[in-house]
Amino acid sequence: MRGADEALIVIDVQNDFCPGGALAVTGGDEIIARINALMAEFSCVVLTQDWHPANHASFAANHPGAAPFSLTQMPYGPQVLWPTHCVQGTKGAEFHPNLRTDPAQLVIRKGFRAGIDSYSAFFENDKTTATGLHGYLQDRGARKLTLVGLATDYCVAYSALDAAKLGYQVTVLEGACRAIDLNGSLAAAMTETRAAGVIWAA
Ligand code: VGL
Ligand code: ZN
Repeated sequence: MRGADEALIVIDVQNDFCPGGALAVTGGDEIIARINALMAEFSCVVLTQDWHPANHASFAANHPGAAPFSLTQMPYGPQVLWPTHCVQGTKGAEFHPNLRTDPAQLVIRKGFRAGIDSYSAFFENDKTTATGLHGYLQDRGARKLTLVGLATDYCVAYSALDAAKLGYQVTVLEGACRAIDLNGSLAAAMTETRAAGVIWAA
């Protein structure tokens, strides 16, 4: 068992990010067995769930003429336009059926405001709107975070970066993550998070 100040954060292991899903990450389902086993090591386990309304501004389908994976400008900065995914209440937004959810004490949903995307589990993409996770982790006494899940270069990396900025000791278990890798996004994410003090382990 890990220390009482350690927490496991499982990012977005949902059907739409797994093979067959709307925004499938290659090998996304391969990490589930390891994540299930890891949960038993931590007294604090949090799951995150990408949870968008159908009219979400990050969906290419809501921008007439825009192609999926193209870039647009939002009031808060550049934003990738994604295929419609993780719509609230749909099968695609559910956790993968093989993921154990019973060991988690908190499920935090993000990306539920139509106008703002949220990659990070801590702050939405405007970098100011908080999800509430930091307050929860503080109340639980967590200081060291282990991050796993999908996708390495988006929600996992953005969460790791914010966690490091908030003062947590952060480790990403790369082997328990899978990446989208859009235009060098994986290398960029690893460089940026390492510079912020995030440790990448196997
Ligand atoms: C994610 C793109 C859009 C992720 C979520 O979980 O990494 N990526 N929404
Ligand atoms: Zn999303």
